[in-house]
Amino acid sequence: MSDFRAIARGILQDNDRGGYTVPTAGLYPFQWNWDSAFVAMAFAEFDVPRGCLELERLIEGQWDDGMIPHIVFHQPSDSYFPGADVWRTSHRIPTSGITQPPVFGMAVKALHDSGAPAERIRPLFHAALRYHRWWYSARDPEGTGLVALLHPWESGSDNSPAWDVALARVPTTTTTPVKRKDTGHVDPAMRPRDQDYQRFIHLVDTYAACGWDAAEQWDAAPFKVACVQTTGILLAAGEGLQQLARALGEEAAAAELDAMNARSRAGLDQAWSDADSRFRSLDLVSGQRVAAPTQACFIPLLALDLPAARMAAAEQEMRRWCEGMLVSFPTTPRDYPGFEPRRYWRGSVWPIIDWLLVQGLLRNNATALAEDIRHSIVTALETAGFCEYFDPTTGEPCGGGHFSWTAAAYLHLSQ
Ligand code: 9WN
Repeated sequence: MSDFRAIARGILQDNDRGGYTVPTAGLYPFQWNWDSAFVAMAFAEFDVPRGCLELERLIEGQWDDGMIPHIVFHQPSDSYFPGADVWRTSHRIPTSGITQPPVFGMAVKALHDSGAPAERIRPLFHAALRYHRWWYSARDPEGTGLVALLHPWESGSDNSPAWDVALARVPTTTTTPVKRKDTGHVDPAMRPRDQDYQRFIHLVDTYAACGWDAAEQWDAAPFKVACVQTTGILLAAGEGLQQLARALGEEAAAAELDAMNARSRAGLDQAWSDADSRFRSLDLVSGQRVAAPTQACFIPLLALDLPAARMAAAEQEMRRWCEGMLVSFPTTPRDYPGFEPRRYWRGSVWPIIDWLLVQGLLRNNATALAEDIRHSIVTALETAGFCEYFDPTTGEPCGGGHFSWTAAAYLHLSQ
């Protein structure tokens, strides 16, 4: 094993808190939904039982309606804001009240493919099925084919330029005092702005006042964006779950997943823009397509076989974003006015996003670009370490260090 792979495994070990992995000590001291799914996919490649356990610990937080929360607060810690007291949810174990990109189903399928036994996979499969049902019923009640986010944190790309227009409509007033902890852990210039946090917490207050009831939140939400990244991930996970259903002899579930997947495929097909050579999310409050160019616009490649003309256009556009960058893939192109290469999700490079993009490009036979991105991020990690994300213009390591999903991405992409 190379030294770097040993370091990556060591990070996963250090961040283990008893069967689940915190993203990084201090900054993120709890279990996060999509972080754990990526970690479980890495474990699928060398420690299948531990990978199963990661997901089993996550679904201790699954709600009765199927939602898997974005944070499970297994143990108290006061190094993070907003903590369990701010969320005011009523699950058996304290959790947040919103979700995150549904990589979960992809991880269950990966563990199955790596030989996890049916007695561990079946309960995880059913948790994933209930989660997908929740997404379609709670977050696409009108059947458009794209699932919607009610909070930017649900995208996992918190302060992405994709949310600028929709988030600007959200008031900055809060009933909960905003006492940030993140800026005590990392340089504030790398974090979302105070105004973003005011709005993030305004949304938490709004949904807590709905008693976290999904239908009430849908009606009350001042932020509601039908997202191509989330839908692309949901469909990729749904395809894997559908195959898994067949392997497990769950024929009714397979048919149900087939129907859900078809709905997402149709929604994504309509979200393609010939003029922009990318997919575009839909702001459900204004009825406008999201104009800001971000990595989200290419994540659907994960789950679709694009027609040749669309794929050629997407590949050309992705290559354009990479031009002149030291590290790929920037989550916003440099010529966009909202580009800030060090400020969290406003243009920086995230190893797990590269993981998804590489997978999508390979699916669509864009092997050369996939290899360029893979090589670029592996080199950056070997040069600068296992940080949270990178400045694409300089290769500077940014955000938290000793980061779990970065280690997971390295283990996957460096093989
Ligand atoms: C809010 C843990 C999480 C990731 C997200 C990333 C960041 C949290 C925060 O950290 O979000 O969920 O407090 O900034 O944006 O993608 O899951 O690593």
